Amino acid sequence: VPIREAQSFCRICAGLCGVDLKIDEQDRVIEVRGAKDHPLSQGYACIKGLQLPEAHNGPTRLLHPQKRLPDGSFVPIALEQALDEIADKLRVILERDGPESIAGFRGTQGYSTVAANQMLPDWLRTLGSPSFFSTMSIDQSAKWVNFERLGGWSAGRQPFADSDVLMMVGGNPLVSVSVFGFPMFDPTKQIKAARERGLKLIVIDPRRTESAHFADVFLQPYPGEDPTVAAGLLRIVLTEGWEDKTFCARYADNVDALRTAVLPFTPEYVERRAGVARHKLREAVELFARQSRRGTAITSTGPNMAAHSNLSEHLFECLNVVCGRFLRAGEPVPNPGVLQARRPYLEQVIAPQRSWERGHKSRIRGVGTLFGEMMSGILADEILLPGKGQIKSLFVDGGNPVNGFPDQNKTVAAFKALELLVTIDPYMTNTAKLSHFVLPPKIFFERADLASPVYETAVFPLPFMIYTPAVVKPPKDSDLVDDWYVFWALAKRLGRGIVYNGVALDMSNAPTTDELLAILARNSQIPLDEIKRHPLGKIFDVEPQLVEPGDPRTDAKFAVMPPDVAAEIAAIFAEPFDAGCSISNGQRFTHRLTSRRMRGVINTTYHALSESRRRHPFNPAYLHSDDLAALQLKEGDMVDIVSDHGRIPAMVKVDAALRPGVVSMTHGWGGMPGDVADYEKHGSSTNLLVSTERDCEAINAMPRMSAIPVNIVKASSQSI
Ligand SMILES: Nc1nc2c(c(=O)[nH]1)N[C@H]1C(S)=C(S)[C@@H](COP(=O)(O)OP(=O)(O)OC[C@H]3O[C@@H](n4cnc5c(=O)[nH]c(N)nc54)[C@H](O)[C@@H]3O)O[C@H]1N2
Ligand SMILES: Nc1nc2c(c(=O)[nH]1)N[C@H]1C(S)=C(S)[C@@H](COP(=O)(O)OP(=O)(O)OC[C@H]3O[C@@H](n4cnc5c(=O)[nH]c(N)nc54)[C@H](O)[C@@H]3O)O[C@H]1N2
Ligand code: SF4
Ligand SMILES: [Mo]
Repeated sequence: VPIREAQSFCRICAGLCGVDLKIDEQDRVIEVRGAKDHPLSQGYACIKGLQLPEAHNGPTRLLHPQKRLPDGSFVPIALEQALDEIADKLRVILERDGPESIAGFRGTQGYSTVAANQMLPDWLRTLGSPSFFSTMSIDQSAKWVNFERLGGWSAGRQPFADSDVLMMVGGNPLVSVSVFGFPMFDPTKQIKAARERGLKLIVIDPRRTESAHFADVFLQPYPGEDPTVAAGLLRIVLTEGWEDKTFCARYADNVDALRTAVLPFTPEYVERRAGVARHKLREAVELFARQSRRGTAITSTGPNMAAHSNLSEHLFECLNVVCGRFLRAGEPVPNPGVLQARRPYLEQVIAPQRSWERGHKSRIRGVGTLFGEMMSGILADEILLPGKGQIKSLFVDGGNPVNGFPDQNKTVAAFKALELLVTIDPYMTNTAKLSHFVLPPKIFFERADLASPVYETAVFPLPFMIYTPAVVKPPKDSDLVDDWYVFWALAKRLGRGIVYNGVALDMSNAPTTDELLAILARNSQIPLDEIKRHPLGKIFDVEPQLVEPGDPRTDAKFAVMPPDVAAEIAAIFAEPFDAGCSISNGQRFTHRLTSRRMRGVINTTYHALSESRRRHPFNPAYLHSDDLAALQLKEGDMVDIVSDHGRIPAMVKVDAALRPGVVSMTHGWGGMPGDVADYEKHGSSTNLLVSTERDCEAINAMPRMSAIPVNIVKASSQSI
């Protein structure tokens, strides 16, 4: 029986939906509803958010820290005792192997635990360790590479809100609610409203997605061919003279070299290679560059995970550059920020820095860092390769790399080799099972939080901000931790101070989460106390801001054709290709495997919640019915999916939205490799198909995690 109500927000994905809660006499959240009064989400919440009562109170939640015994079983241990034992081990490792042997990994749920999001890297800094990893480098770090190689734009791109056109490449916000450049709240309502006011939508995706149903032009290329499609689009713009010549002359370096580089990518070539009809390619680019004045090309995980992800990102952003789709002096800044300090937005290029060429270099292939992070594609190798700098201890916060990382077998082997693996997670995940200590944290409604100060302007199209207090107490008799406390408490035990977001913390008395949030908000444009007065957040009246003219002393330009990009374009053009057959590591493959999101789960998480389980008991392999017929398969048959790296079982299902030649399958599933396979209970891990050695991007070690060449082999004995 509910005895009180409260409001807060869901932090599972970038949607950050406002929620109304009902709480019972034991202080448990028993009902979650989308909050109608939330200024952005306006009552929307998805099936994941609605199941948060079960996530909080369900039987799979860990309520006490766990210590693994030599026989692999776990026993509960008191939190402070666990921290003492962890600190004792850390002291030995630090002394013997140096700071770089201690690493941290931030998973998706570490981003939305805002106080901890800052604490983990600050803790590694006080130890002197460069070994900080996050999901970004197995997600969309092509965007980081781009910023550092092509350059950025101080004032940002033209916003969705007043665009005439949007070209969306390999993202499906109607399911993921998380595509940069698309409003990340109630996506169906957003797209309908935008089309009503005249926005034209171009979608480029091998699957006619839920989002593509709203497209005015839909291109359905063969997966992994985005560089060819993008080059083909650029070629038409640059040979027809549809570029913004004034913008190009002032802000882009060497557009002629770009034009020359894309010349071979004729519409005929694009049609043969990527399977996009030449008239469709032209229709898309006419709509984007000729009939529309405002609006951008945006990319998401599809092209950012396929081979040549950095080149795809570069070329699609070049489309924005040559069409000048950036905010100019005098235009309003859509979101000047609420928590972030005010900064000028300029009509100016932020010059490319190629920062990965300087700074810490990995022992693995000399891979550098981006934005202070090492690349997750080489984490397992950094653990396995002996010698100075070898990682011996890993702290995982809000992630489940055993299921999220490429090359699952290697990840498991590496984690088993660690001297100390500590995972902060509310559930006994596969990563937790390999950990020496599992520290269960307080979860959403038990902890105070803000929307991320780091991502606020990327996620909110307006100066919106929200704070939530802890609205319920942790379960009775539990021994849970605030994620950030783990790092503060270990620093204290090791006799180190922590400089938190630039502020030295008192190391004798632990701060409160609210004190940490106040540090993060110390330069905010609206006082934190005022933000706290609005339980569902508010679009604040921050002082409006206009884009200012650029600094006349700089002549920074977008580097549209640096030598490494030119070389990669030439190499792609030189590749042999044959529709219906991919060669990988010398073997021939008939299909390409892409990833997709499922509404009821996020990555490896929430598979056990009742409604999610009912909807998605496992992860099927979706194929077009023509492919099933050609393979003499029927829906429900079991197959093996075979890549040049591994083999996984899957049940086939029909998806008429796919183009033939594509297998579409969600990542994040599967039991522990080597355990008895029980596909219908756990699904299987597409990451067994991915190599972290071949087909990786040079700069950011991003593996080929989409458009993976595969064969589909009938599993003769297992048909259901
Ligand atoms: N093949 C393939 N692999 C992929 C992808 C793909 O498309 N294809 N996608 C990639 C992408 S985009 C990403 S972002 C990564 C994701 O990789 P991960 O971040 O490693 O995976 P998640 O399942 O998001 O991990 C979230 C973890 O946080 C835990 N958790 C839930 N609530 C809390 C909390 O309040 N506090 C804490 N501390 N933990 C909590 C969950 O139980 C779960 O274990 O996977 C990548 N892997
Ligand atoms: N329900 C739910 N929501 C989520 C998540 C989840 O697991 N479940 N995960 C969250 C995370 S961590 C992230 S990063 C975001 C991701 O958000 P999105 O990027 O929107 O992820 P998807 O919905 O998988 O959409 C990717 C699209 O790319 C297409 N694609 C695959 N390969 C290629 C290719 O080679 N080229 C092109 N052009 N397209 C291709 C796929 O068909 C698919 O439609 O979603 C977040 N939101
Ligand atoms: S879309 Fe769903 S998972 Fe994402 S914040 Fe909203 S309710 Fe939570
Ligand atoms: Mo992600």
